[in-house]
Amino acid sequence: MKVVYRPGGMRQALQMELWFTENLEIAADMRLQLRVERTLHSETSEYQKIDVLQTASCGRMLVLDDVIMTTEFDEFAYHEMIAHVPAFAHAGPRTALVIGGGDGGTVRELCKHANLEEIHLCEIDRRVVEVSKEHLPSIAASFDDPRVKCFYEDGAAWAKDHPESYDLILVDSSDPVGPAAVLFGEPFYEDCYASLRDGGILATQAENLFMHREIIERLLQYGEKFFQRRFYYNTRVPTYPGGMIGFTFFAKGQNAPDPFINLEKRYQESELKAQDFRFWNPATHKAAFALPAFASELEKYLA
Ligand code: SPD
Repeated sequence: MKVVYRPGGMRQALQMELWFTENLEIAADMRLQLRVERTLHSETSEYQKIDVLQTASCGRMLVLDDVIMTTEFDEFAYHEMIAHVPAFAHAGPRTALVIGGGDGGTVRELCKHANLEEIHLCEIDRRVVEVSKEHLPSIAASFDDPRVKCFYEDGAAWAKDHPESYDLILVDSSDPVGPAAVLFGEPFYEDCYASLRDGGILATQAENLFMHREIIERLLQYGEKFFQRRFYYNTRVPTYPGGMIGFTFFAKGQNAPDPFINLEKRYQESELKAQDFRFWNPATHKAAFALPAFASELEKYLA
């Protein structure tokens, strides 16, 4: 974490403010800064630096290798969209795998789906789960659900070793540097395809349309190579670069689902109600797939 000290405004001339500056390699010359009140936890695990900071305006924040993973303020906009969009798009998912996602937010959202019988989390760094349980209890809220099993292993190897096993695979990864780099490679997408059952859906954290066009295009090319249906969708997260982040949505098989079919019907027939969500609803679900005009060239990869 780079800590920047700078004087407050006129009326706080004697008070020093503590700012966290994100150090995101793929954000070029832009840096997000948040005012921090104190450090709640800091360690270097076998894989990465893990910090939990109390911010002034975004609640608690999980930071891995100086990159913001999630904050209590806006985490729902990310976790609800990575989880519910594929979960409602599938006709009846019974098994789900989350790769990464050690803070537990994606697992928490999946647990709201009564039809899911098994939810596996494969997180390489056990300490992310342990630290999140201790310091981010509202996010790491569902690890005690009996359907959830945690495996502290390499997610890429896990997908390779579990063919035809899952209806949903959600890749809730950090960025393509450090431990998550392998999750942005072609072999991983091929292995995820093999690890899905027919009709299964892979949704992966896929960065920002303004800033990471090359990364996104590469992921969509992998999608085109292996998957029968392909979409890209976005959500809004103020504490990610540019305030937005996208996901690939790839589905397997000749009858692979599209994300819109029977959406309202599935929602009405589920046990879920409007009060179970803060961001997802059928309207945000559908709107998330609208590509801005400047990105319309990506449509050539979608089907
Ligand atoms: N630039 C950071 C992107 C991080 C996406 N994953 C965050 C994990 C939240 N569960």
